[in-house]
Amino acid sequence: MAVLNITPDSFSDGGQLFSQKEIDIDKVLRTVEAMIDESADIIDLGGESTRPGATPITVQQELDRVIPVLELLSKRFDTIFSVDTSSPEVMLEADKAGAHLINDVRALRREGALDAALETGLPVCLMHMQNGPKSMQHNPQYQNVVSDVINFLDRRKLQCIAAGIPSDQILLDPGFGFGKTLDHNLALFSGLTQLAEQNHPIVVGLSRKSMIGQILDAEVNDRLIGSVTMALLSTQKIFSVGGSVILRVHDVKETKQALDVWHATEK
Ligand code: 9MG
Repeated sequence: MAVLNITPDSFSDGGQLFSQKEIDIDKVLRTVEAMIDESADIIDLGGESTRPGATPITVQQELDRVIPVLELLSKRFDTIFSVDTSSPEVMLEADKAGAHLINDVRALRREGALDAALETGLPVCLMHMQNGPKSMQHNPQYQNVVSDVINFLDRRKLQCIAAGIPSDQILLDPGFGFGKTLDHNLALFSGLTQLAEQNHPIVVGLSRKSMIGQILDAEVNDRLIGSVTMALLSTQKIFSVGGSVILRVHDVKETKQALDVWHATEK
């Protein structure tokens, strides 16, 4: 899953698809084409930054950023588009514009989100986040981060199933970096096997995140090797218990190369 941020302020690639404060459509098209060439299977399109401290935008701003781009991309490219949103209005419009998956960092907890997701009939990714992006890194606390996150995802999953979303349309994501310290993230990383045993595909988003910056003392533009290493290690962990994984990454080519080398050695 390749990250396509149509945002001016995302933590690692914010503003890259803008020219003079406007979305640069040619750049978006070239970027998506490259991601697909590099073997991305899913393009995850987001219009609102969820980095720590991010300022929320209005629903209309999010619609204006995401929907016209998604309409264009889904007509132009024969690939899977996921929409990274928590807004029911955006979910409904994204469905009409050609989205195939809803990726919600708030696990459909916003008012009306669960009903909207159900109405679209699209698969959903439920992610764990403690508090919202604005305050989530202010002293996050857990009894036991692995069981707290697994229990949260299990509850949300059961609520979605009770509402009518089929179980096999639900993906789970521990939400690395969303209301977690480095120790929490490392514990969750070890606990990926337990999460994978829930029998849902696991979405892992570690690419360029601060956890890697903290381990390596590296700025965001110097986290490629750490990101690829984490992608490979998380895949190995999840596969070791027969699970399946979707890696949400910025660097498609490099991640795919690491996976290809690993697969070649497994033959
Ligand atoms: C939108 N977004 C940013 N980070 C993410 C992550 O780790 N997982 C998912 N599902 N979405 C994310």
